[in-house]
Amino acid sequence: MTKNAQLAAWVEQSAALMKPERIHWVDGSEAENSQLVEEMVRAGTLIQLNQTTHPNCYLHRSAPNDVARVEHLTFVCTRDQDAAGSNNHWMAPADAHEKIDALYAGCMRGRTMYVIPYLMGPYDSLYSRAGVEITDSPYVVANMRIMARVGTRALTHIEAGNSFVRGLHSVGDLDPDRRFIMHFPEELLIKSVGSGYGGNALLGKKCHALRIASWQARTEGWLAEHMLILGLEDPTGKTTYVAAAFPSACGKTNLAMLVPPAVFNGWKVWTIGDDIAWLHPGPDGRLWAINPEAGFFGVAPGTSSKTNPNCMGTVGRNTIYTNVAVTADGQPWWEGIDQPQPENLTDWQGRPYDPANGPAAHPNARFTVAAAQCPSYSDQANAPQGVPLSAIIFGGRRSTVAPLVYEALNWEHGVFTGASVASETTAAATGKVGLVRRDPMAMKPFCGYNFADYWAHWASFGERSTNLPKIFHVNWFRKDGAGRFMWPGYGDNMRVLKWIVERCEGRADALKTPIGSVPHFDSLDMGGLDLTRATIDALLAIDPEIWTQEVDEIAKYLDSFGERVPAALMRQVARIKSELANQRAA
Ligand code: GTP
Ligand code: SPV
Ligand code: MN
Repeated sequence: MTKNAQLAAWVEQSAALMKPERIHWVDGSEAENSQLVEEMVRAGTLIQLNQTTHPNCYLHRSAPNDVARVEHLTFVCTRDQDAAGSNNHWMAPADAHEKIDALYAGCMRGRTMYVIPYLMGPYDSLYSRAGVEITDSPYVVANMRIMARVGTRALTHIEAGNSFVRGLHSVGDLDPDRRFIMHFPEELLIKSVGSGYGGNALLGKKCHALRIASWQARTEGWLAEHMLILGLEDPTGKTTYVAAAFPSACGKTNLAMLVPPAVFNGWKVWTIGDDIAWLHPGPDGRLWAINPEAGFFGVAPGTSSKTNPNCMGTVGRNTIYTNVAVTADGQPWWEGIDQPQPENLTDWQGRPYDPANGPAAHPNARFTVAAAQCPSYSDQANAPQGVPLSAIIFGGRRSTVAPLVYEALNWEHGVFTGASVASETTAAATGKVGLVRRDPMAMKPFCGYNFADYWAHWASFGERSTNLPKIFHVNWFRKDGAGRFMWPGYGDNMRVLKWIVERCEGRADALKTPIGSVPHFDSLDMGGLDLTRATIDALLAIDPEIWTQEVDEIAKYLDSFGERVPAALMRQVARIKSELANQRAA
């Protein structure tokens, strides 16, 4: 129970609608978690994994039709439709409430309603925000306990009079026809029904920390972004902080935990966050970043001790796995893991593995684990003021067009660069995989308001400060004619990070082009890497013909947002087009 009257009334009102058998206020304790896990194992919701090799690790198999975010069922419900923008699905608030409340009626009969008070952001940070999620899923409770700071301390924060976001969630009947993820930013309210999966159900994450928070950030003068945060320590001990926005399943977790190649003696990457960053302008005019989350909900397939040793060092204990395969002796397994595919594998749906059924682990199989377990976890990760950013990196998954790295010419061009991000779709959301779509700032599925207003908000920082981070764009995913990745990626991305740090320090060389500055061949540290000059040239090339087409497409996309698009972006379109035309004429 609570002494906060608003919270008490909302819980009571929700219970009257959903009719649970009992209400459980989550305190976040170890004992509470053990009991929940025990109940879930008994119910078959969790499967205990091999406790010798993977202590305190469990497997959850979600419903086969509930394995990813559902963007077509995700709505932003604002009074004014234009406030949500064409980047969001919109429903009038009254209609949305009516529709979803009908699905909530009596949905918790015979079940427990859990009330989860949580804090997004470090304890004692002025930037942290509270929420309360009501759910009928013990799996959600166990995951939220890892991903956010849940329980008594968060409740105390709310009872001290701090505002909180309300999130109502029920798995309902898991029928995709009765599944909705609805956001009411004007009411600081989220309503989700019909899914138990990740971003649809762990409401502190994408629903609160991005969609609702981005709305709040706009009115309050900060930014809520789909970004990892890392610290890059050089051999002298100096650490440079960087945030990077890549679309879902495009490399944030991997970059955040990067282990530099052996030749980068003395360099070290420190992990602060792997998915979400809240950026606030500091008194020094710099942007300071906190990670509102406390855990990682990361993609399992492709993770190995070669690609991401820090991650493998994180997920061996106290981890909830979702939709991975399992070996005969109860160990988690996925495509790309170190161990070759064993005999007698059980696939993510609990069937004996048969290649005819597709991969053994679902391509969007995930692990949930506390960030503090990561060997590269930064000692600044809980700093109340956050870390000061020197660089912001945008990127996408593009087999063509986008070079390995380029640097925006200034803040305004950087905002254009972020707005122009395109990426091939991945298994993190339902729908076709591999289609190129515009994903500005990697926020297409997560921006809680009109993209045009969002870009204007980004652009406005340029008028407020001269001490902003430099902006870069990267692409780890260029492919050759045979469909192979041209860049080794993973730890070797350090080579690009190092150039970025040197650019921030005004050291490394670059060649200015209309779309940005690219490294000179000599200014990228390629020591110990066996790539031909021709491959590196191809990775860094900016083809004026292809980029003229690309800029036309970007302009068309920006134009589709109409009058509200900031003039700054159209200025960049005009500049780049004319410079490319000059280049082609030359
Ligand atoms: P979300 O959690 O969905 O937001 O994803 P993310 O952006 O954190 O992506 P993640 O780091 O989990 O990587 C997604 C997939 O891309 C995994 O299968 C990785 O193995 C793969 N990947 C990550 N970095 C690289 C890279 O540098 N090169 C290549 N080729 N693949 C990569
Ligand atoms: C993403 O899809 O960007 C994720 C996973 O990080 S989810 O929590 O499902 O949004
Ligand atoms: Mn993400």
